[in-house]
Amino acid sequence: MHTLHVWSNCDMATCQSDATDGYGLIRDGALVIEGETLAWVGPRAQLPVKYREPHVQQHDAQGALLTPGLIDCHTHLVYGGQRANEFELRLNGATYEEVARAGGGIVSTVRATREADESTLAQQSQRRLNALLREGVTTVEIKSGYGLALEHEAKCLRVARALGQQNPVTVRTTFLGAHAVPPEFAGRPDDYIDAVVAMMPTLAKEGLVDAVDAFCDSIGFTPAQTERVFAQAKRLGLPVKLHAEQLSDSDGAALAARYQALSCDHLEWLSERGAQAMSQTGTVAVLLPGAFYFLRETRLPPINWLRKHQVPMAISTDCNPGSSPCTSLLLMLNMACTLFRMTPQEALLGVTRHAAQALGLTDRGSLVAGQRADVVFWDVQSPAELCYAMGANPRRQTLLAGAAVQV
Ligand code: DI6
Ligand code: FE
Repeated sequence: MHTLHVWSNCDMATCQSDATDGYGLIRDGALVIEGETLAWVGPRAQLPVKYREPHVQQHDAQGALLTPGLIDCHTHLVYGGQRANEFELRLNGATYEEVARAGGGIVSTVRATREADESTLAQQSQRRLNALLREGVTTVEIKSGYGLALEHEAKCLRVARALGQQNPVTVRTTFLGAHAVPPEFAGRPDDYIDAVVAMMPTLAKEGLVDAVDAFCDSIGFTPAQTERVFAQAKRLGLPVKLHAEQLSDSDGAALAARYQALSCDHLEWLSERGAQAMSQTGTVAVLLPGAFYFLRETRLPPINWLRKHQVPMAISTDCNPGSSPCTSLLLMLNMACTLFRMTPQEALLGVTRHAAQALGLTDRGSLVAGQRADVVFWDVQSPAELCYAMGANPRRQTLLAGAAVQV
C-alpha cells in the first residue's frame, strides 16, 4: 500500500469539466495523493476523516495556488541550429513565404538537423525543455518534421523519446514527415508524400509515433496530399492532427475532422464551416499566439466561432526555430489573452484539460480524484495572475505522478 499524502493550506484551480466557473476554483482546499494518483480533491473542511489518521502524511502548501501540471501540446522542440538570420531578413523586408521559397525557412533547419548527431540534438533540445519544465510543464508533445528522410525523422523521434526518459516529464511524439518538401524531392511533392507514407510503418513499428501530423497550406501540402498521409495513419491505427488554416484557408480543418483528428492547430484562417466540422468530432483547436506574434500576423483566429460551436481551445508554444522560437508557456497564456482576447479561464484550460484532450490523454489535465498526480504549486493569489504577468515565473514546485520534481 502507498503512503497517503495530504496537501492543505492552498487554493486550487482544478480545471475540472463540471465546474460552474471555468477554473473549478476551490478556496482553502485539500488534495490527497496515493502513489501516482490523486485520491481526493475538495474543500479542506470536507476532507474525509480517514485522511486525518496518524499514518497519513500531512503537508503545508503555504498558501500556494495549485493547478494541474501544464501541458504544452504542440512543439517542434527537437531541431538543429537556429534562424536568427532569417529573423533579420524579415525585419529588412522579406516575408516568411519569400524566405521559405528562397530555400531558407523550414528547409534550412532541415539541413542543420540532418547534420547534427543524436547527442548534439539532445543537448540543444534539452535546454529548451528545461525552460518549459521550470514553468511547470509536466507533459509535452514533440513533433518530428525537420529530418524529412526516414533516418533523420527516426533520429529526431528517438531524441524526443529519450528526453522523456531522462527528464521528469511525459513526452508524446508526433510524426510530421509532411512538414515541407526536402531538397531532394524539390518540385515533386507527390513523390515525397509516397516516401512519407512509406516511412510510417517503420517508425510506428519502432514505437516512435503517438500521432501523425501534416502541414496543409499554400506553402505546405494540398488537402489531397494530406489525405494520403491520414489514410496511412488510419491503416496503422494512429490518431491524426493537422497544421491547418495558418496562412490560408485550405479547408484542412474539415478534412482533419473527417479523420476524427485530435486537434487542428493555428487556424487563423478557419471558416465557420471548419469550426462546425471540428465541433462535431470533438477536435480541439490548438491556438499558437507565439507564431502569430513572431510572424506579425494580423488575422486573428475566429475565437467567436470556436466559442459558438463549443470547440475546446488549447494554447501552446509551437516551439520551433522559424515561426515561434519560444520556450515559455506562461507567456503564451498572456498572449492568448492580449492578442487573441481569450479569457484567462479559457487560456488556463488551454494548457491543462483541453491540451490533454488535444493529445488524446484522459488521465491528466485536471485536479480530480483518479487523475495522475501532476500538480504545480504557484506563488499567486488567483489563477488570472498566471495569465496577467509577463516574464514572471511564480512556480514554487511541481509534482509529477506524485513525486517532487527537481528542475
Ligand atoms: N507552421 C509553423 O508555424 C511551423 N511549422 C509549420 O508548419 C514553422 C516551422 C519553421 O518555420 O521552421
Ligand atoms: Fe507547429
